[in-house]
Amino acid sequence: MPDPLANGVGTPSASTGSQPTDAGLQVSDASERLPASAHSHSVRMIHTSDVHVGTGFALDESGREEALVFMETIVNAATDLDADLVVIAGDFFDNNRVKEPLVQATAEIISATEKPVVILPGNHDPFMSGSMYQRFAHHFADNVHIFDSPDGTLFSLDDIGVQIWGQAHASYDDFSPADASPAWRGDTERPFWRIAMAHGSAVGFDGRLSFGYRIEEEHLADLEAHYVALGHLDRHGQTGPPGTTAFYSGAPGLLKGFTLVDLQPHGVNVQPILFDALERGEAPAR
Ligand SMILES: [Mn+2]
Repeated sequence: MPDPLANGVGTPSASTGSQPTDAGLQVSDASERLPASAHSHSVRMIHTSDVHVGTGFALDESGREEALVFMETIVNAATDLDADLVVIAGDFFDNNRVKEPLVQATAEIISATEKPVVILPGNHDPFMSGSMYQRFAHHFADNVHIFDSPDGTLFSLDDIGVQIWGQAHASYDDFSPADASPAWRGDTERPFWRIAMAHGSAVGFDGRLSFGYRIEEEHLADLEAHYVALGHLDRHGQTGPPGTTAFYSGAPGLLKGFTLVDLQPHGVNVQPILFDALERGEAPAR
């Protein structure tokens, strides 16, 4: 079995790049097919990825795994910021050998919020026979939705007016994580926000051209999503062609924060929120 770590781009320590300094990015929805103004409701979402619970080496002063502390902070922020949902775009766990007590502790943190938490398995934590998502599924409460098919699945969160599409990594092999046709295609009547998730290397982001798990520009456009929540590359930033709104959240271990997405009738607002700013009470009101 190939070592999933051999890819070398999924771990926080592997990344470089400047920290974001923009305090907020207003992204107008350039796609005439997807006018944000067609929506009368607003949705606030927390987007994170590449949390890598289970590395076992990044511990805080009390001996708790840092990734777990980050996740607890993010879940608490979802309450404090009045977010409607949390999405985790791959490599939530560092590997499929994470022991049950740690999976259980992690599941308890994200199950404690009653908000929807949507998990896309990545190349470190593929959804496959014997993976902890299958062995320990009983620890995750009903608010947690886990993508389980490489061909794509559509979750409909009717209460908050959101549809979420994603293709799960389901093996350690190379994989095109955003090449399927979303199940919302052709469904133009439903006034739901369309959120796609994908875990891979968007061609062009940080000058990348030839890494595995390729996400082509035309894949991002063809998703016809109002927002694409990306993971796998650890720096926060936007990618994709004009008319798309696709962001890497930034790994919490690198960014020391998460990405806040406000889907509003006048457009989509995306901003990185740093844990330090939260502690100082500087987070934006909804
Ligand atoms: Mn990855």
